[in-house]
Amino acid sequence: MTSRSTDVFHAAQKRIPGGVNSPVRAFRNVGAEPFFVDRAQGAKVWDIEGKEYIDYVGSWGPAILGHAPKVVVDAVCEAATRGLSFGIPNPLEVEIAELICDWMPSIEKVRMVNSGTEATMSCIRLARGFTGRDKIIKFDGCYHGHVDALLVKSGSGALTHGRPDSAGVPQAFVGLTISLPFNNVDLVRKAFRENKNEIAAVIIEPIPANAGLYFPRDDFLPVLREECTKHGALLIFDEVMTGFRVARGGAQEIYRITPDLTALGKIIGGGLPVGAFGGRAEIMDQLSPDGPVYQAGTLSGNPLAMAAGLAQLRELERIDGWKLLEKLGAQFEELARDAIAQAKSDITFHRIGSMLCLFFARGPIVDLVSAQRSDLKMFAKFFRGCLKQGIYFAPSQFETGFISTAHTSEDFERTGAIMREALAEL
Ligand code: KE4
Repeated sequence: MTSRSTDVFHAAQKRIPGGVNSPVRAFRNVGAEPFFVDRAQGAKVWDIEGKEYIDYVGSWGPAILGHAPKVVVDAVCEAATRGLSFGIPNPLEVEIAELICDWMPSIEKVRMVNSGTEATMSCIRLARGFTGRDKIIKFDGCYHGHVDALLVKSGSGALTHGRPDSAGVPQAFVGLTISLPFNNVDLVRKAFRENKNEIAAVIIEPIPANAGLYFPRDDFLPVLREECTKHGALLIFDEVMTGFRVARGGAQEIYRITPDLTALGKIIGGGLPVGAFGGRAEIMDQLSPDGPVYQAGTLSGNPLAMAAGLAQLRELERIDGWKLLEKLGAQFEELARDAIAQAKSDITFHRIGSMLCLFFARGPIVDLVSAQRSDLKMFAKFFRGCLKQGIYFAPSQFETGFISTAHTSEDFERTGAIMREALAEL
């Protein structure tokens, strides 16, 4: 007897490529079919058969307060009564711009867009327009959305499905993209030496979370900052995932590095489609209508998305969400490490704040190459074992898990017990 999700998935596959609107949702590499969600609330989601899951994906980052927090839902409902989309400037756009600039002082001006991809794509065009240069440096395993120029050795779904370089991207587009190993300062310096005055920007996830989760060595980000300044290139922090999650000011606050541009997304939309990019005013003022770099969007600054993002960010601040997320993350880590200690297989656990990852490999894991040592079959079996008992981790070794302020110690107790069982069965 097939489940309702199976039936719906078969129907989906007839009309939607792969049956999904984003590849990472396909469960293709964890040997399962995706469940279809009926509703979500707090730390839980329920599938269309009514099965409950404790959710450690959180819509891939936006659900930092848990799903459908009342304060966000109320804000969206109230905004909806005044109109769904204007295409006319509205005060909410100014409020969220002021908040972003206040929380991330490297951002003097910011423009709203509708996805993280749009944010990083716009940063690249703006950096090229501002510097008059064409080449971009990125890092192996970092994922910056499905921007043609950045689908080079990229992470997330591209890596998950074994195509870090996508078909359909002309060589001319990627010929200007230099992808280097993360955490290798010598190769960064060498690239700048060999491409004198040709590099427009370096774009990086300051805390890579799309090849699993790993961290910059102490000297890495400072060297990027130093080299960009020395060579007149822009440093772009892709904080679509880390922005307003790992700290109120994002990774740039933690590592005390001032990027020239920052890409944002996920959390700032409160669950609605939002991205943003911002930085020094002299750079941002190159954007149309003031400057020659064109960038636009029908739904940019959409009132519902602005209302949702403002409500979510303000609530995060009101409850000092970052302190709570660190406390919850530490609680989870203790239970996870207990479970892992019982396991026969090599597992490396990484966490920063509310972001976490279990690599099925021995450490240290410091870059894509070390992350790819992971035993993907082992991960898939662990994932299925947890899912069966109502624990939903990201369906790929090359993703990151998220804890929200809605998770409870009871959730963690249950998760720890199920992780222990799933690991014992490997
Ligand atoms: P979107 O275009 O998906 O909103 O954002 C792209 C993006 C940019 N930068 C970083 C650091 C990101 O993590 C993302 C998107 N993250 C993935 C999850 N790893 C989105 C999930 C999906 O593709 O469905």
